[in-house]
Amino acid sequence: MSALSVSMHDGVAVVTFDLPGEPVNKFSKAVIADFVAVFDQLERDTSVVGAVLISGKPDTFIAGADIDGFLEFTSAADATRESAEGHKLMDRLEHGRVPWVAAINGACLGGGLETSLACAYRIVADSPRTVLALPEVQLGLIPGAGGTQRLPRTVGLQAALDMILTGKNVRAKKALQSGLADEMVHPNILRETAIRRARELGTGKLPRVRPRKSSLLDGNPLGRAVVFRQARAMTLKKSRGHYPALLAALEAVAAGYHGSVADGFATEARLFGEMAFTPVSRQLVFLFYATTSLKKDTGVSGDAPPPKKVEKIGVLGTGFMGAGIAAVSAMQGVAVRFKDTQHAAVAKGLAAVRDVLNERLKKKQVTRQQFADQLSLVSGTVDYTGFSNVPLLIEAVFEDLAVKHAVLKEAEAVLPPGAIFATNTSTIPIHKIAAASRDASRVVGMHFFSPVHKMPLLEVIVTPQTAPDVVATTVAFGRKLGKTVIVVNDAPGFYVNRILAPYINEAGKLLDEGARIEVIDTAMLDYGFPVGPVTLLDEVGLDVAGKSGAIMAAAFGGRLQPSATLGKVLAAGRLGRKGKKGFYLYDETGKKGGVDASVYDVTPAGSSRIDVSAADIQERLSLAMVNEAVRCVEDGILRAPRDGDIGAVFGIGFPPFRGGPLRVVDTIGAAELVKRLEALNARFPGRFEPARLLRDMAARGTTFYPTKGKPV
Ligand code: T1G
Repeated sequence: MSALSVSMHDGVAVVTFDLPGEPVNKFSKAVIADFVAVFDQLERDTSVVGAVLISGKPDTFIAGADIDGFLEFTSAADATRESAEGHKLMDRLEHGRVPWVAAINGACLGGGLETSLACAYRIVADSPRTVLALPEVQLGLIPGAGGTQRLPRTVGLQAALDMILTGKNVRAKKALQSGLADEMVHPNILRETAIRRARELGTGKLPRVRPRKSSLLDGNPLGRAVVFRQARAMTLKKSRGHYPALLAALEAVAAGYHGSVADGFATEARLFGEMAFTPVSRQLVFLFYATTSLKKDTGVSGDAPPPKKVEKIGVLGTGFMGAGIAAVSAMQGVAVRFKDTQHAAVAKGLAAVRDVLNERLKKKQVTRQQFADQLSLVSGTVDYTGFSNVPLLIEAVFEDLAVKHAVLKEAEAVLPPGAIFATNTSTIPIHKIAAASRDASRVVGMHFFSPVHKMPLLEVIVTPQTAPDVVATTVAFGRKLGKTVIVVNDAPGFYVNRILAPYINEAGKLLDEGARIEVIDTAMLDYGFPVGPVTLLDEVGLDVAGKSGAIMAAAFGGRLQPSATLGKVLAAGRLGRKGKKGFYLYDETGKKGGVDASVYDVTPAGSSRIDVSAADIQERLSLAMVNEAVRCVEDGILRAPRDGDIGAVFGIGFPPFRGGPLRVVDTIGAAELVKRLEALNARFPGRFEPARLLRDMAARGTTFYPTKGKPV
């Protein structure tokens, strides 16, 4: 069945894109053939004066090229040919006899936006679901159907580069303001307005070519040279050269200005082909499939019971984490009973909730009314009034087992039957907390990351007693909060803190040996982490790191022994950023400065520092983390390698261009990895003993993921 249907409206052809059996519209070879057939038909039929392209699906216009198709490319030249074919199609759309109007409601992404850019007129529906983006760089690609040439000539060079280099979504109103859209209408009149505009274009009442946005800098070669130079410098600074598609996109855009637009299209096709074959694109496409597959995972193996609807929660503990949880819940329209033991603490917590919600108001992501509505959903209390109809309670009280037991018992006395008690603990095993419960099947971990409103990952931690409906409900609720949710089995450190432990310890051991702080941090920034491990220690708080490290060492013995340095620096009263004194200097506002060289005096190696190569630092820290991630698969902490990679990328910023720690195993190869770990273990006995699963994989020559076809 064709993806396109055509209906005539007094000389205007309405072409409805509705890919049969698919949740989204996407461009495959077959769909492109359908488009060519419709173009031929409409161009031949002189009774057709205009055409409208509209989606038959409620929430997506066109999701872009079919990503499944990328897996079929056999060479860069193959991908380049695909792009050149796309250019021909778009050229017919832009310059054919019949003028086209794109009627956009829902997601208009990648090739979907490029198709719209080739249309003579774009109308967007005023709906929160309407988003326009060129997200190709998030797949390690560049726009391949003319986006690098048409977007700058539609919205101006600077705005175009901002969209192309970030892949960010632009909403309907912003699209109208930037000139990306020509008109914005209520969804109910999108179709009729588009038909009218198509007719006006066809009869010449509406000019087909209209003046476009351009800034002073864009409009002349010197100005453009400044823009490109700044964009290139910013790109290299942020990506540290790890994402070649960013520079490729810049090169393609520039080619259309330095030469002719035809040169620009040819450069785009060539570079699209090259990028489609980079290891980075392979990893980013993997992460797309992995996150998409995870979105559908109920968290329960086999038939999952339907998740309970959660429209009201209780949050115990109005501190930093509790306030974050309350705020992100209110953002999604969930009512929150927000409890602590003292009025002053509740007041402080409510103020913190207000601050988080106010951030979005300041960024104009919500209206004042929406801000007020969200704030009104959070009500403070020092008793348990209002908890009797709460299906889910999340505790974020002091990290002490006795305190958690006490609030668990109090809560169970007031919650309705079957209610879920979720704990936000980051270090205490869930089964120990559940031991005080009347019904351990209702107890589950919900480990949020700080700050809650910014960190995308949520770990749902389950014990063998946790009931399936409890898992399904907390996973669904986490998704409702906009979180990427992985379900992990209960063990010290769960998953993310467990793989962080050997990584942080190895950084501390390097300090024990006399390495320099900035050398360690720079090495891991160059590896691709967003912050260095020593900076991370200061950010998390040396006391928190020390407590977590001790728990991991007690649980896993020698291989996870913390460094001497951390203990000594902590003993010297340094807490990191929160105490404005740690490994780095902080001014009175808490702004981070350079390394605080005085900290070396309290470390075992004192002020005499040694040189350690970045390669050695990267090898030790990355393989310590990778090896621990393999152990988490081996120990059944993770339900699938996919969750380990997503948890690392979304939980601690593991470099996305590497796919995740378990993707690194497949990239290096298990046998080679065992060799490299054994070499490290010879230097540092006990810390790098290859995981047993890794040895098995090396012996059998297996990988975590399939080497062909869809990775997940
Ligand atoms: N290709 C293939 N499959 C896609 C797809 C795509 N572009 N978009 C979505 N799907 C599948 C997805 O895998 C899932 O499949 C189902 O649709 C529902 O998706 C030429 C080269 C559109 C915002 O990067 O951002 O165009 O698991 O669960 O939450 O220059 O999907 O059901 O089998 O995510 O409502 C650029 C990627 C491509 C868009 C919908 N486009 N997709 O979100 O549903 S490159 C993208 C999304 C390109 C041009 C270049 C989201 C969505 P299954 P879902 P959703």
